[in-house]
Amino acid sequence: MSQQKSRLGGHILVDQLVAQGVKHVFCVPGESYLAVLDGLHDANIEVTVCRQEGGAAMMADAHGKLTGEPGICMVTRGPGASNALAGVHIAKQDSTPLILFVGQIERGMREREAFQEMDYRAVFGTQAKWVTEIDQVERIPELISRAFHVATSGRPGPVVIALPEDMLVESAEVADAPRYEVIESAPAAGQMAELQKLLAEARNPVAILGGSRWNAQAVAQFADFAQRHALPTAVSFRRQMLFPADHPCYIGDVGLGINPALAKRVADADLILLVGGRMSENPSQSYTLLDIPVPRQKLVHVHPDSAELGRVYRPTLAVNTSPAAFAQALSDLKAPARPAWADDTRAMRESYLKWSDPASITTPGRLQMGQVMAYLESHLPADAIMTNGAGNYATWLHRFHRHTRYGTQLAPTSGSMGYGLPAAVGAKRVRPDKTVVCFAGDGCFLMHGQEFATAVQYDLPIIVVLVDNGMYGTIRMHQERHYPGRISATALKNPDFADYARAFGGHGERVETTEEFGPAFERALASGKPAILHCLIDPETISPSTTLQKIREAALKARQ
Ligand SMILES: Cc1ncc(C[n+]2csc(CCOP(=O)(O)OP(=O)(O)O)c2C)c(N)n1
Ligand SMILES: [Mg+2]
Repeated sequence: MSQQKSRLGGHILVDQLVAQGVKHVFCVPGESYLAVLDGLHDANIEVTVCRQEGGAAMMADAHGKLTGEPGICMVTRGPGASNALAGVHIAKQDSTPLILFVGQIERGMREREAFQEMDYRAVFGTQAKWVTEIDQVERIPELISRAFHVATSGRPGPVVIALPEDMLVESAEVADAPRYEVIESAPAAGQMAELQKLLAEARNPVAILGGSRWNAQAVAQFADFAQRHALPTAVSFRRQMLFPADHPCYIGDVGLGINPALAKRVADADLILLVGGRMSENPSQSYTLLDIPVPRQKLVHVHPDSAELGRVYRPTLAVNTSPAAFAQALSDLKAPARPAWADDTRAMRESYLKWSDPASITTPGRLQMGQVMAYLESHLPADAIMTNGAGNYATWLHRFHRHTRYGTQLAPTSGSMGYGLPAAVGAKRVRPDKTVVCFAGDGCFLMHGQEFATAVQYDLPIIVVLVDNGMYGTIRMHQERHYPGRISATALKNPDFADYARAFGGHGERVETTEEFGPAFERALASGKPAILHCLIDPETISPSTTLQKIREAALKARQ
């Protein structure tokens, strides 16, 4: 081995990140990992210093989703690590590659409950794909190399690495590990022919796309396959960017608030081609669309993790490969001259177009969210990145925004509130040339509202559409359904969010009517600053299709 120069542990670690191709780090500093921060001082890496570790981890998750490469997050021990868990959970449920570095107490103090001591293997054990602690400075290159492979291979996910403080200040002479490569796979011999046979026998097939390990090329390849087969294609919960909404085969999303015609279509299908997704609780409509363990529909399940195949649903054909490799293989499939289901695809498409037309929606109050969506649909560039957290406000985005490009959606399938703002900040940092719009509720926004300061600090002109109904609306909706009229712990008294934006050094607008939205959006764009459009909707506007009063009345009537 060639002679290496001696380096500090913290510096070896940063050099490994550079060697693995890392360009961005999202962090909140801590005294537990000063040697790493010192390494970052001279590295060719953009560092985003955040206001709370949950936000930092969510920014790293956004990076992982947009690039397919692990998002890197650095936090301090105990309290920092606890905050970061919020983002680790998102990365797990969304199958996002992410590596979280956590400062750790000195090795010699372990097991005494030293200051901020935590057992990270226990704390993150159920959420991360792998948790480790680097005990020997010489092993940093080996373990970092492994972390990149684990985070990106099979079903991607989060890796957590604890860094004992005293290890980071030891020195060693070690070589850098070469850059990782994502481990690829392919359908097994004969499986594509088997799929062709199943398609030839089908009368009512449907495709559902989900998960991660897609890319723009794979989306185009699948779209081409769908076109040749006139195959009705849906996407899973919060995975709208996996299929172009302007494609004649696109029939909508199998998520929360599903188009009833689409739910019926999936339930009645004789063949489901499930690519990348898991058909978990939300897309499966609480595990009702497919029987468990043997679905009534024939199921072709394509997934990069063999452990996922047969875990809940017994597939007719299990293809253990990534969506990208599968999409590539589809080009060899010959399509029937005129698929038997072509008319059905057209009918489902019509149903989707009607379902996703915001112009026909009328709700109580002077600010019509349907019209706001119609405005955005005609004014946003096709490559605008849309982000959100959790809340009923997100329905407007998911149902009416037509994603036509890959890499335009950051939406947590874990339903984590507070994700939209940090995701927008992370997205704008990674893709500064793109328009980035965050949808947030009044509840959702303030869960990580402090990251608006990060947007200002790095001059990131994101636009937040903040939908304020003065409550945790989703929970109020459930209350009215199950305990009508008994409002408990769901009302919120909010700040003036336009003033909030200005106080941070951003641009703020108060929007109370439909007519005010467009000009306010234009001014926000023109300001060149991070902006908040404080949209005050009528609290009765709980969804595009109903009001709180109607829900309450229906619940009371059902009790009589
Ligand atoms: C971190 C987190 N805490 C709590 C919840 C439960 N929850 C789901 S939606 C919601 C209310 C969201 O309120 P808001 O952002 O104002 O949106 P709205 O439903 O009012 O449109 C809550 C509390 C959650 N999903 N995530
Ligand atoms: Mg709300």
